[in-house]
Amino acid sequence: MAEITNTIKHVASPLARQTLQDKELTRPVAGVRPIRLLPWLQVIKIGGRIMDRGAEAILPLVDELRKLLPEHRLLILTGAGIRARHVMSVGLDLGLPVGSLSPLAASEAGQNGHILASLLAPEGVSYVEHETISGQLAIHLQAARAVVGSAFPPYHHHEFPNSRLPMHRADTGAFLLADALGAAGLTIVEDVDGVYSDDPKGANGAQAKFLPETKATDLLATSKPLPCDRAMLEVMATARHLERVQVVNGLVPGRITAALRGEHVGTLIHTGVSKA
Ligand code: GWN
Ligand code: ATP
Repeated sequence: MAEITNTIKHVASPLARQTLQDKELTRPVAGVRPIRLLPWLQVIKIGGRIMDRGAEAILPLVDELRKLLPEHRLLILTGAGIRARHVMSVGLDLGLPVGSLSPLAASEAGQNGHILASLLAPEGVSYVEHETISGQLAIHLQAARAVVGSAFPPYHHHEFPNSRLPMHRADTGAFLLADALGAAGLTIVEDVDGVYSDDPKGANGAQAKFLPETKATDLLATSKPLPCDRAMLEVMATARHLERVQVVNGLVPGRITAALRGEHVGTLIHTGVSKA
């Protein structure tokens, strides 16, 4: 009778045999801070509301971004703005689910990116697709000082169904990317000086107080309107690298430049990441 020899090769792997659901078991392997992939990268998110203002706001912004190129390597991400609001209201009127609205709004963020990239093309700046940001960002940033992409995350039908409006919008997408890449910083560019205690353009605008510095958890606790996605503030609690982001006014020339040099010129929002 032939002898049966067990020739199965066992690969030693600490995650091989246990559930991935038990944090106590996975922590020794998965609990360490990941490396920073692009530690020299500055990410700038340009609000859709800036783009909606057209030449008056966009041309000075392009001028400032152009001047930043010798000093910084940039991933410029654009938000959606007014066209996305319109298409979402048409979609809602028709009863479309949130997973259908998400890509409709996202494509408007992409359009704004294409506009910005066209204006920066003489500097070698191009719009790059989501797939390129996922897989070939480093090589594109070797070829150019900056690239432009859509800030909207591509959730599509994976969008969470707990709201009729997509909850993961441009600020969330920009923060997820910047933190995942281990970027040097994220600057969020708005059409206001930063975050206030209430909407400075709203009915109670006169009472709104400017917040030079705040925490994501404090902003989440307020029921007042905010200039950034609540989902971004939630993600900040479990961020891996970015200790803070700065919200600055893109209608005031020089603010983005100052923010990238580490100056405090808007609202600093602190995440859950500590230096240690
Ligand atoms: O189309 O402007 O990327 O970078 O979320 O998906 O709705 O797509 O559904 O690489 O994959 O409209 O076509 O569009 O903005 O997102 O892109 O020009 O599959 O380069 O094809 O993840 O750009 O686009 O809108 O970002 O945010 O072809 Mo656009 Mo957006 Mo282009 Mo992208 Mo969506 Mo792709 Mo995508 Mo769709
Ligand atoms: P997108 O996310 O599509 O890029 P955006 O960031 O340019 O858009 P909004 O999301 O509308 O634009 O945020 C900016 C607006 O938020 C400001 O114009 C301001 O009027 C409003 N806002 C509401 N609440 C506040 C607040 N607490 N502090 C500052 N601005 C606020």
